[in-house]
Amino acid sequence: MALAQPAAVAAALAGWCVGQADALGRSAMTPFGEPPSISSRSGLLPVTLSAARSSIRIGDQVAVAEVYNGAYLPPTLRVRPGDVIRLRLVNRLDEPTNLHTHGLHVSPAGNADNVFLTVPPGQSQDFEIRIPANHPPGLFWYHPHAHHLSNEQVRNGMSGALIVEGLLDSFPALRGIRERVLLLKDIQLEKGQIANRSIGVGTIRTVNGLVDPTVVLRPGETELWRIGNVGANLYYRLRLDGHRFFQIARDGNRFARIVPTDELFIPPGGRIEVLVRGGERGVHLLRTLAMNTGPAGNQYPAAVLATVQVEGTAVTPRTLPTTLLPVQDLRRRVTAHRTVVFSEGELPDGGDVFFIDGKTFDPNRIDTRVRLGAVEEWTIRNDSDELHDFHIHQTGFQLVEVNGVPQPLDGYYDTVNVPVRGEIKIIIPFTAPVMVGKFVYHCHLLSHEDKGMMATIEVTR
Ligand SMILES: [Cu+2]
Repeated sequence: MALAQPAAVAAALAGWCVGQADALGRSAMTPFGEPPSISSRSGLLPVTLSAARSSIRIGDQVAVAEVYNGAYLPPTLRVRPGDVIRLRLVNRLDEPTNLHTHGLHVSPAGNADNVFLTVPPGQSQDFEIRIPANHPPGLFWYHPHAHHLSNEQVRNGMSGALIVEGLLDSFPALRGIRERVLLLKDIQLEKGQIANRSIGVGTIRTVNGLVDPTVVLRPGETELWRIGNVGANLYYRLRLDGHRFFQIARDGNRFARIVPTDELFIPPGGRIEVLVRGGERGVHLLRTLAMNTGPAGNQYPAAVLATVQVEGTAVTPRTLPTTLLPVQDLRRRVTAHRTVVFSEGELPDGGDVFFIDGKTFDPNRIDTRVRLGAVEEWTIRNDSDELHDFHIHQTGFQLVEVNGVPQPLDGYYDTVNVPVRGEIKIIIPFTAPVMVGKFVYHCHLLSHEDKGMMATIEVTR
């Protein structure tokens, strides 16, 4: 595992700009940096997250925001399969909060990944998250999941990375390559406070809380980039000038083979892990393209997220493995079918309301009941004029069709886009005993989730 440079960490934590000229003679550049990591030891990761309003720096602006441990980017938690996370959540906000470990195949019960828990202001909650010994390695994340409050708290900055180690362990050709975590967040500021504008309007894009940081690579050098969309509502379409991405995992699920691509589409909550290989010497921009989420949705412009500076002595490129590890095709194992419909309406006061199967979220209602062992094909239909983004807790799933077009099985998802007025088919394995209990599925645009687009599911033995 490669560690971030101490100077870069300090810069990232403080959000400083370090004044120095780059290759193009620009007057200032911000070195790439990452939030600090906390790794498990002897199978245990003890950590405290304290949620409070704190002063943070974004680029050259200072603002007060609701964050964990006083930082816009809280620590990255690193565990191995079989480990236990003992997390104390201290709520120093003036409103309730709670915690979800997005994508982890862990228990939804008790004080594990239980989003039905509420931590009132001034109180604490101890969580114990047991990572199964056969848990897939990759990038996951944590964030609040209190209904009606998730959007606001994540928009403020309450989200961080959680890595299950071991993604590259089976591939000697990739041993020792440098690893970077790139956490994508956006923030709307006004007069030192978080502004409440429409999605994507006048928002500052950040990578690890930094505005346009510079990554330095050698020609031919191969790195692992773990890219997480840990903001509340934005879609990303990433391109890196003069480079291709070599995808190896999505949503913490390793691919069966490396998939090269020019563009990475990452819906809210999604993660993609890629190999990047330093190209020609010079400056290359990591961009996200303009996005239009539909006639009833949001439009936001393209933006530069980071600068990649390729310089120094060339390195002989590593030979990338042609295959990774097999991914099980679930299509012949389906035991039941179900349909889930996303739709929208208007409240008497003119506000919008979001539905799953015609209903808004009610934590006291069980919407879907499943027996452990079932493998279900779900058709997710979008009966609205904007994109939604389906996510289910405690498991990954296979995407089999988008608008009737069969999809290749590269690897599983835990968060997937649903086209406007379209539908997708996914296969969800309800087979891991650890998922027994009550949990949720929802749209991962958190503003939609908070306005009702969430439902409950109970898996029983
Ligand atoms: Cu939605």
